[in-house]
Amino acid sequence: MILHDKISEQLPAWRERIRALSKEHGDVVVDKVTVGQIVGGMRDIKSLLTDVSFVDPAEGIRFRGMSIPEVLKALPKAKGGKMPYVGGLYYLLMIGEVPTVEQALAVEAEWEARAEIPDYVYKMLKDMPKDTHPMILFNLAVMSLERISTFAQKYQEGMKKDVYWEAALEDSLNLTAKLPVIAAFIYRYKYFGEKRKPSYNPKLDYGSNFARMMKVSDKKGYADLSRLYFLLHSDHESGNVSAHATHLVGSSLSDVYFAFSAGLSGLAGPLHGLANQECLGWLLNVHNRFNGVPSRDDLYKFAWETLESGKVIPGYGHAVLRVPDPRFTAQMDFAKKRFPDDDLVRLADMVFDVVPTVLKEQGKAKNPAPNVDAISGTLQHYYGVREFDFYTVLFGVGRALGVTANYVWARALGMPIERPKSMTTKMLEDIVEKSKTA
Ligand code: HAX
Repeated sequence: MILHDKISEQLPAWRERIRALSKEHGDVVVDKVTVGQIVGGMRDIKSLLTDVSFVDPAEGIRFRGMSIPEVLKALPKAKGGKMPYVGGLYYLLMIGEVPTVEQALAVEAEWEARAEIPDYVYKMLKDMPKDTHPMILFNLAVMSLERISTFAQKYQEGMKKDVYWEAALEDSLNLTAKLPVIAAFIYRYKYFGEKRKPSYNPKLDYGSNFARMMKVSDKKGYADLSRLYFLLHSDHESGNVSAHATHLVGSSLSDVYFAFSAGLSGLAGPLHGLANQECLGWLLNVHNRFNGVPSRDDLYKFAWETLESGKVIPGYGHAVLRVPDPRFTAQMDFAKKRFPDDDLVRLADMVFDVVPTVLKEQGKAKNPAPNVDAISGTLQHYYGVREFDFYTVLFGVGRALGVTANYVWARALGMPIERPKSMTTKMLEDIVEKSKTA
């Protein structure tokens, strides 16, 4: 299998680099830690290792060293579309090289062969109470698939450490193949009462299949949006909640189903993946209040009302980024090329003009610019996917691509169980006192 063979080729050199860093240079100091960082969510402490992606505060995400515009340009485009094959992105994340069309299609073929979902998963989803949040349904489906984990089974059989990654890759391909099918089923079942299993068409790629299974009206446009959406949401280095939760749980040698389930639980938080549903809600509130796109002045006042009521403006701000998120820009470009006159796109564009000024005037947010969530719901809304609480599920399908690539490499490089050290409040106070007399 193509990903297996390529990782095998690269592995000896990577293992040697990690060995040298750890054994020969293990004492070299990388960063210092302040009291503020310990109290403040470990912000900016350089303490995680990944080569899959890197977020530059002044530039945004780079996947394997490539910016989003570079990735969109370089990856092979899906047949009949303008966006890259998702299989090509997975190849890039896993292998660190731009694939040929054949290599991208080889990953797509792996997914197609693994997309079947056991019947009990559908039954379990249908047995859940109707008001269950779609993220719970999605997460339950992931957990329920754990019984097919190759990693768990081989671990029980005494698998050797140097081949953990092979089982991790097998599980990751199975999981990522099944996620769009599960997501589409949840969408059609929860909102339209459809009980039939979605079917994966072997002639179509991941993006087209998803659009088809979702049954949106403009399937061609939605297939391209899905490819873009999954690409943009795949990875954002290792420190964000969903990526870090997956990595942390995986470090205990839980298999990828357990690990990704933890990541999904983190993604469900309103300060992380749930922000996209809140963001579209905020835009629609503006739209309803003013019966359409408001004047700049009205929007300015509305944004201040939100802040004064003690709420955040969803879709704005970021823990690391200090510029407009290039994932926002890529989606805005997509919308402006295809449906520039859509009311919500015009509104999102005006918000981009007005909200940074308001946040700067308030003076709290370190980054007053938009993040990925400021526009993603608007695009879904255009294609008729208007069930807000489903949006985080879409994010989850994309995020699986990045976190599983990280999971496979973490096992391949023998990353140990994570165990940072904690301190008590008194200990920190003592350190502060001591620093005054030093
Ligand atoms: N609106 C109002 N206030 C904001 C703000 C916003 N959009 N963004 C930051 N602030 C405030 C913070 O609440 C914080 O206030 P307090 O000091 O009173 O606690 C202050 O500005 C400093 O925050 P920060 O250091 O700039 O930002 P953080 O690293 O603490 O938080 C967040 C980053 C993304 C969580 C934050 O900007 C936020 O809440 N944004 C709105 C929600 C959102 O868009 N989340 C999605 C983020 C992208 C993502 O992960 N998607 O999955």
